[in-house]
Amino acid sequence: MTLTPVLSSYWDEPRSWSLDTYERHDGYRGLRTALDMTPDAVIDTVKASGLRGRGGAGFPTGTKWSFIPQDPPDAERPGKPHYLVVNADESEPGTCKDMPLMLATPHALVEGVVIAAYAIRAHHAFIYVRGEVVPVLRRLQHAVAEAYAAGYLGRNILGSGYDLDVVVHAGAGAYICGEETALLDSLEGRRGQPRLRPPFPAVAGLYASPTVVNNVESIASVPPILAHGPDWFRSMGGEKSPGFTLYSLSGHVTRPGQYEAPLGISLRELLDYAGGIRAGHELKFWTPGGSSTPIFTEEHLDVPLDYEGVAQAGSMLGTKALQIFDETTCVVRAVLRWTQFYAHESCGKCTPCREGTYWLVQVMERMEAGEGTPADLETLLDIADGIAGKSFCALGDAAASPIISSLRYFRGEYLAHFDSGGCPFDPALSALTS
Ligand code: L3W
Ligand code: SF4
Repeated sequence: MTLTPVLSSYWDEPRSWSLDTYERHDGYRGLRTALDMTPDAVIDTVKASGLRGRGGAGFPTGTKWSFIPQDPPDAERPGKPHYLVVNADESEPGTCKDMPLMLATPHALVEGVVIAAYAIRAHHAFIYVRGEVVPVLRRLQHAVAEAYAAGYLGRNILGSGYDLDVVVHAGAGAYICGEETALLDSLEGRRGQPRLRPPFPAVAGLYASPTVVNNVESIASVPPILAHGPDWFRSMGGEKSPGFTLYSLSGHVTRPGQYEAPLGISLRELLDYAGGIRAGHELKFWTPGGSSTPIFTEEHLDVPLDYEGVAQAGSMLGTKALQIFDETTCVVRAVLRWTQFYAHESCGKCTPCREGTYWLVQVMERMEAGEGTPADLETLLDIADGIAGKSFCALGDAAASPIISSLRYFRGEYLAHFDSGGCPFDPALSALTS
């Protein structure tokens, strides 16, 4: 498969982020097309394209939009306006696609926001972005100001009679606020913790009103679909997972970065573009979609990286964050580091995750230090089993996933920590035992 740069086609151009550059590259053409259509027709177009959510779950975007009540919000449903919320709180370990997109071409997101808000009959949209990423925040604020000045936002957009206001909101850096209902709580000014679903946000979201929450890449993919049509989008990728997407390669690869390709490309093919594993080394394990997705090994190099292919092979496509580790990496240390992350980010609302992630870290730290016993492996699996599927939100499943999957493929390496009296990859220990 060849690369298909659409979203990333001119990220390297000077001032790629400015309105001038965006318009020179056909920017806001999709919006003009959309405003000539009815909101329902825009939803039908996105449905026909088969676009699936790029934030991790792959839920069909057009279908999600169609859950919003179709009657005008302020007439028959007074007090129940519709809202669009963009989840720009990218925090999943290894995931680094939305931030570069917003830095390089923030107008791609702004244009997508106007189209999506028009389709769901919303007059207010929010972009919830990680507060620590100040350059992204500033660039978005600048792009929104440019869009207001040019008539793409505000009153009577491009003479269509449609009004939209956009607020760029800075979060405070909690991973859990990337979970859509915790994000909504945070946006409302409360401590960000997941809400019980159902009701889903489409029914009762921001301020208990019908709300669409979409990932940055999902929304930025909408303008080219409107500009070129759903058949063009479907000409890439597969039947159930159509279109192009951003794969983020990080870790032990020669040229890490964003590779935009049709869904269904394999890691083997992507590695060809990325110059392979770093010179003199070989692949040991990798994540298909960030640390929340069960790890893969060399045997999965040809798995089609789409929602069905990865699921059939026992993992999840997730955010398409391909973290690559070569043979110099201790899998126990990598999993420990991820587990510490989940324990730190657990919001504390439910017992299995709050207590379980704490105990996973205790057992793994002991093991990595060479102070555990082989029985600890069963303890780890027992704790992980008490978290997975029994926690309030997906963070619990995510924390259990690297433990369970790494023990499936690398049990021997865990055992080697007991045999060596510590981490066999520790240079000090290797020197003593060699
Ligand atoms: C109305 C229904 N709406 C589902 C909506 C729902 C949501 C979307 C997907 O988690 C995953 C998670 C992470 N009526 C509906 C409905 N919806 N049924 O569809 O829902 P769901 O529950 O399948 O997934 P989710 O809660 O959105 C996302 C995984 O992605 N992940 C992501 C990590 C982090 C980032 C980041 O940092 N940016 O994305 C990585 O693998 O573990 O499993 O909108 O409302 N009947
Ligand atoms: Fe909070 Fe973890 Fe429970 Fe999710 S699973 S609600 S993050 S404690």
